[in-house]
Amino acid sequence: MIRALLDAHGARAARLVEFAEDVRSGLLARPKTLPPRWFYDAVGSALFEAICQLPEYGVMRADDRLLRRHAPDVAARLPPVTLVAELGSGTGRKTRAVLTALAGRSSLTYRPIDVSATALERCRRELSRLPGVRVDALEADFLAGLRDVAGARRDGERALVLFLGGTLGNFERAAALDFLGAVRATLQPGDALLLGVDLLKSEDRLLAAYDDPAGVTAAFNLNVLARINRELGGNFDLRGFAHEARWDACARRIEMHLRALRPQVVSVPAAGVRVAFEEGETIWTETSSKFAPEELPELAAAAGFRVEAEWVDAEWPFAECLWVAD
Ligand code: AVI
Repeated sequence: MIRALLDAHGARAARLVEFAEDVRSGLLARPKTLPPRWFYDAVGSALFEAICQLPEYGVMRADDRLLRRHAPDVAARLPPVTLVAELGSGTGRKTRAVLTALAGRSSLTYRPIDVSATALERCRRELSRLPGVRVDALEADFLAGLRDVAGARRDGERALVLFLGGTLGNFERAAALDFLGAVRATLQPGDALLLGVDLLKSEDRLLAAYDDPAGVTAAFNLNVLARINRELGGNFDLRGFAHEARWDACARRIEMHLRALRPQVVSVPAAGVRVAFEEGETIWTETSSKFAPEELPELAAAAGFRVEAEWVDAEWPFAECLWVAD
């Protein structure tokens, strides 16, 4: 018990150091950037849940619909799965249908991996009630967590990795391929990946999804500055920045930025930085790449997978891809 508490304390301290390093290097870079992983503290995670309820943002509803409708097909297309690892599980809300379908064939261990201890606790509480499912949560980054899960794997276990919700889009395109290759490297031939990918759609639809009229996405974006103030002693004045969503048609991605509304100087003592902003200068906080359906088989092959099946939502173009490790 004491060991577990010390480990959790150590993990949190290490995360704070990483946050400070990312803030320092991001604010000193040109253009200024902040990695999107820092959006998700308790406030940011709650705001993200609110985004998922917005009529303009269809990503999660599409993912949910596909998972509910096709979970039995996923189970039927794979040999009995005994180990399920989920990257960025959050509270595991989306995962219930898949686990239920898989556990109907053989009992399994579910390893949700997330950086939010609060979300993992909720996930454990909710999903450990499912018959035939043992939940063993892991507070870690995606790949570090997945490598731990792979290292602890027993002989003969057949694994399925879930990477849902379109989070792959939050990598730059080249980094997305590297990431998928790294996931593949943790798997054995015959293991599978269930991957949710947000597809290209009209610019108007995308801009409304990432700059909603109720201002929820704006609050989500600005919260990263509030988090820097709370955790690293920064003095960002949130009223001095505005949320901005841009569509880059060439790179096929939405970019989220925070635009300085006036010239200002900001200090973040725990990150050891003091930075000046010109009026109109932005911090690039997130990329959300959108994929063409034709790109997906190429991506699968380049990362070392074959496409087993793919389901696309009719209301909000979004693909649920079932890939098997070659
Ligand atoms: C988590 N991720 C898939 C979301 C996305 O659509 O890129 C994050 C998000 N950012 C703004 N709205 C939602």
